[in-house]
Amino acid sequence: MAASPFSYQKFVSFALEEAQRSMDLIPLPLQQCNCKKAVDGKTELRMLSFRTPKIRLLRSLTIDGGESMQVLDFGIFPEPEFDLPIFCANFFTASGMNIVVLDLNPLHDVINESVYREKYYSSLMPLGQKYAELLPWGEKITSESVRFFSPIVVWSKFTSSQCKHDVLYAAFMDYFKAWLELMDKASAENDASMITYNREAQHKYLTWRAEKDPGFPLLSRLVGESHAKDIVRKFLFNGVDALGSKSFLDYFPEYQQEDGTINKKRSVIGKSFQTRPWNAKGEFIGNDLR
Ligand code: BLA
Repeated sequence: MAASPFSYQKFVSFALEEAQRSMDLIPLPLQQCNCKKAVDGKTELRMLSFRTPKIRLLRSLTIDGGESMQVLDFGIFPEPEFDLPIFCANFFTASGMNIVVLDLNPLHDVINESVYREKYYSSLMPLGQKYAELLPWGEKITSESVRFFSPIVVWSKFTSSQCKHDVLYAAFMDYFKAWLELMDKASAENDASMITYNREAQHKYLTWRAEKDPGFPLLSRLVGESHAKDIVRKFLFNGVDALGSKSFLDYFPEYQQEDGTINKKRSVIGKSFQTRPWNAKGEFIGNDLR
């Protein structure tokens, strides 16, 4: 029997089973169908979405292009009553190369707000340190992305091997369990101004990701531009049109071009950060982000 090709399906199965041990996942009818064939007639996209009382949206997209390409985009967005981090697993595998972001993306600023950073990341630093060694820092990354990352982010690029994929699976399971534990402990905020603060932070995050997702060109090639836009705005980053009314340029005015349109570049600052810009305590040791 031929070895089955590598797939991210088992990551999704793990996450859903693990989540279901402690809560009821209520399916969300966001996607017209769970499974969609790309225009090449071969590549398959699978989408699932759920909510719970604490989770506004848990969604998963896997793209199965057989040997040539495998993608996982798994995200969890809490209700605005919680200042919990956003679970973020974005794994892109093609032609034996892997581009990996795994993080509990901070809802609020962890570079300047040490109280928020310590609340969620102090206890997770050993976990982050472990995988920082096993999955070394990827190539230079843009300042814009670093602003959305936490001190425990796994940002890595590597060539495929069974060993690396096993490590990535272990990292995914550990980060997922860590996020579930934070969620279990979290209690809802009652203060309306704090809820608004959380909601706006999540909306800013969604606005960024919906506009600048590095996967968008590929998604457009797979399903056409109009479907790709729907997947991004209505599924992956659902809430971008509902949680707030500010526009991309309201949040990120530095992307405004002279004619008023949005600069298509992913970064206006450029790439920096050759090495991990956080120390073992989770303090930011990169230079100024601007
Ligand atoms: C590349 N994806 C990347 C890169 C990052 C991310 C950092 C490297 C290029 C860069 O620096 O921009 C991911 N960036 C993130 C994440 C955040 C961020 C998660 O700022 C969160 C704040 N990736 C996907 C999906 C696809 C995909 C669904 O998640 C495909 C459908 C593809 N990612 C993809 C591809 C590249 C990439 C093709 C390489 C091409 C490129 O860099 O343009």
